[in-house]
Amino acid sequence: MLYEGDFSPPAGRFAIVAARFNAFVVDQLLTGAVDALRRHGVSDDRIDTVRVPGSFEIPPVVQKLGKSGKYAAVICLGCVIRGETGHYDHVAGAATNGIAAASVQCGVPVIFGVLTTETLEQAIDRAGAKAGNKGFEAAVTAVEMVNLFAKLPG
Ligand code: INI
Repeated sequence: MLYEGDFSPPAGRFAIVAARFNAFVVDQLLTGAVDALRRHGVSDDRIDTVRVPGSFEIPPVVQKLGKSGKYAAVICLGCVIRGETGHYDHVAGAATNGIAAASVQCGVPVIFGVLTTETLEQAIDRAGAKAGNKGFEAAVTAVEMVNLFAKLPG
């Protein structure tokens, strides 16, 4: 038996947790994520967006929303740029590890759409310029995972 998610219109509500830090980039990820959800049949009234100050603040919000039982998936969006901070490693590490921990604890798919780049240009490239839109990709992954969870036994 093969279990696999597909891209048919998923059931349930979707939460997006998006950092305000580097909003110039993150707002583009958010636009991409909402666009992808809409185009996979998720209406706006099934999308809740939560803005947090920075990527460091994403994990506890993911944990709370994920455990609430209200959401089929939680999508995390942020942007940490090494060139702009001496504590890049701490912020990027805390966000990555915290989101991963929340993901396994809360029982619903948690999708990692936090950019970690060396430069602003690399971030822009991944937010709708040369390298696609990672927010859009994160939302498509959420659709696949929600549909997979609906099929999995238990
Ligand atoms: N938060 C980010 O999301 N990206 C960054 O690049 C960043 N920098 O450069 O420091 C950043 N810092 C803020 C951090 O996420 C927290 O909001 C802050 O430390 C308060 O806890």
